[in-house]
Amino acid sequence: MDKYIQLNQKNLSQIAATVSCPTYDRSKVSAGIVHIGIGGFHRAHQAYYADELLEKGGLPNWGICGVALLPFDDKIYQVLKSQDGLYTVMIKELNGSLSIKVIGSIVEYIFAPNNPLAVIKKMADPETRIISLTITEGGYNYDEATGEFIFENPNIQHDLTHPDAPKTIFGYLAQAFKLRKKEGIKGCTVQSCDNIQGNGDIAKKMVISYIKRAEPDLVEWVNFNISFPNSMVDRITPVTTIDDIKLLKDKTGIQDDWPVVCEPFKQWVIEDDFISERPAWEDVGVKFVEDVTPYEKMKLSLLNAGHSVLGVLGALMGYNTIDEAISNPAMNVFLRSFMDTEVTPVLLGLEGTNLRSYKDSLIKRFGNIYMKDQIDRICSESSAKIPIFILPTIQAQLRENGSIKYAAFLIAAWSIYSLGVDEKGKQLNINDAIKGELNKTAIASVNNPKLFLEIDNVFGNLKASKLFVKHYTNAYRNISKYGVEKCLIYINNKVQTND
Ligand code: CS2
Repeated sequence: MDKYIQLNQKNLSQIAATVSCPTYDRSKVSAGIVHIGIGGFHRAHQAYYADELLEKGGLPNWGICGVALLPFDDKIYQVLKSQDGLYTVMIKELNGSLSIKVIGSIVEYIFAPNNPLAVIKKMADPETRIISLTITEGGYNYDEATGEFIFENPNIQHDLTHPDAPKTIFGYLAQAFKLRKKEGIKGCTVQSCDNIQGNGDIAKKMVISYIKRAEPDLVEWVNFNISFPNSMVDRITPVTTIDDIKLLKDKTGIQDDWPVVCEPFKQWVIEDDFISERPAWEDVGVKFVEDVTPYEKMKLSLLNAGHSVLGVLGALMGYNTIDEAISNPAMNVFLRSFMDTEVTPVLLGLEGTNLRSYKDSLIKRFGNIYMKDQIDRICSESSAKIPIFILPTIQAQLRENGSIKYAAFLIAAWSIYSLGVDEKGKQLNINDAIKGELNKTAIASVNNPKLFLEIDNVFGNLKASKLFVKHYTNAYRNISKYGVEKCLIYINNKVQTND
């Protein structure tokens, strides 16, 4: 007999003897939220908050229906289905202890590629008052150079010609809104939970652009009936490994085929712009504000950008995890100087927030040795992340004639990283939607580093700044000649003469 207990509803009372489990009656919970993208982050963040709220006696009509949108999401769909939507969150505390909790807020799940109509109907259901998204930075389908929707995307072309069987979120939303309008069902809120500055505004702009082309008669209805609040979301959620699944089994006897691993810290700041009802998130620590912009900027340009610094430089140096990278003293000093010298001066509107302690806490969070947050995860899709996490800081500093040398160093390192080999000669595992273009341009840039900046849909018009190009080219030459670590020590000691 198997000595492990499979996680599912039937076994929940037995499992509750060992770990914290939902005490609310899940059979009474219905889905008021349809969520697209049931990956680790959603399950560590929004679904976790939803579980806490249900646990606190919140209304039972705020459960979640998880939609697996892409063909490769089949695995998470199968796991959730076989576990009745239940999964375990393993919180890796800074002192090495593990807090384990079974989450019960996901009560329905749909695999969209096999059942697109079910998704459209669910999104249009009067009980669905929120459609939330974690579709990644690249999922918003806009061109960095122009800020416009990319109609040439083959999946968008597919959705325009196959409205009943969409592949992208845009096709789904258009059809769901059309159905709502036709049946006289009132509007709902589309809530982006992705790391993008003005994530609600961008979601709105892209959805409207698509609808203007796909269903022009619907534009006005959407403008009046759908709201798109901006939000800042935060919880570091590494990719779950086989070792995590085994650790859970060994510690608790629970067989969970896809638990979530995350840090103890979590934060959610939202603009209170819900056209229909919303859960009382404030009862579980969510902060509602008039304008989320300063919080988003702070998080994206300190936490996410900090991750990119540790990720790209760390990858070149041969590190595998974020905590390893930040344990290098030169890296630690460089990161803090980047935050203090280049990011902090361009963060405005954060009166009342102690930025120094926020930065201190980030350094501690990055240094959590139990998380083993993979550098590969951080560097994945850098072509969508760098424009959001790093470029706004560079642009703001250029406007103010401020320092850009740390950020320019990072971009130079990313160009070298895109060659695909670390400083020890090991192949890098690069995952990026434009991996081929990055690699080709990186190779062409070896003798003319500036060429890399000509990837316009990543860098916009950055190449037009002579000052940036100068810092970037110097950094490129220095990294190529001396390696990252020596350069970091050099910069940290402020003895760079070619500045
Ligand atoms: C990371 C984020 O993807 C990344 O590059 O910076 O996933 C980060 O861990 C989360 O935004 C933390 O809230």
